Amino acid sequence: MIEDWDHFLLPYEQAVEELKIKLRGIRTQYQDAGQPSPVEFVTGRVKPIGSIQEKMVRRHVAEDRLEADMQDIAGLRIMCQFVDDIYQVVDLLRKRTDLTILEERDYISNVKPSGYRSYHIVVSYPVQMMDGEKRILAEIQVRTLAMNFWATIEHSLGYKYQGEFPKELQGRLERAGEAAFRLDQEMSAIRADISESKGDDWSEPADAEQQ
Ligand code: 0O2
Repeated sequence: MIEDWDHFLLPYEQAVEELKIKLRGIRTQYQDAGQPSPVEFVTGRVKPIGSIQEKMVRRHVAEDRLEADMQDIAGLRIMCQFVDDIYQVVDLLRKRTDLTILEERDYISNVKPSGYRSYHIVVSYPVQMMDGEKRILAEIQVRTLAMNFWATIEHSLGYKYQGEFPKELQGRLERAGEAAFRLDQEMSAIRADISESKGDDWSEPADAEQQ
């Protein structure tokens, strides 16, 4: 029995706080370099005790397997403007030496039956505790603002039905997820058109000067 949950969760709190600062640093660096940041904003949380206990029952996770088997006690979310940014962030994470990627789940190419889209990365992250280093599992979810909009609302609506929506509502949520993804695609297309026309604009003054 975990008797002191606060003590058990302490390294997870530490990991979430450290990772929030580090991942927000990506945005700061891009801004400093005057380049568009693939990271829009970052959030993080330690799973509430009640949710951990509920998931232990649902996924048959014994208490002594919690640290090894529950991957999202420490959770980070990275929100991006564009779908391409997600893959850029994933590449940046793959290059980092301060965490080890254990698993990747692409729920963008493989949309969940619920209509959920995001890119999940499970990492092992070392925190320094008073009795030495402890490696913590953390789940980093990378998604666009539109994917986050859908997931946030679907999650809060799900409370009423414990996530098991009636068929008709399920269909509507799936279609809403498709609509959010079409919005993502249109925004990317608009961005591409703008950068193309910007290219034309740049060439005009140069040509004009030559004449
Ligand atoms: P919270 O409140 O976000 O912490 P499982 O947890 O059993 O569903 P698994 O395999 O452990 O699945 O992990 P998975 O599917 O990679 O990620 C689980 C987390 O992804 C969820 O955590 C959600 O954050 C998010 N997620 C997955 N599917 C959905 C979905 O259909 N709708 C929404 N809104 N979010 C989803 P938790 O623990 O459910 O909740």
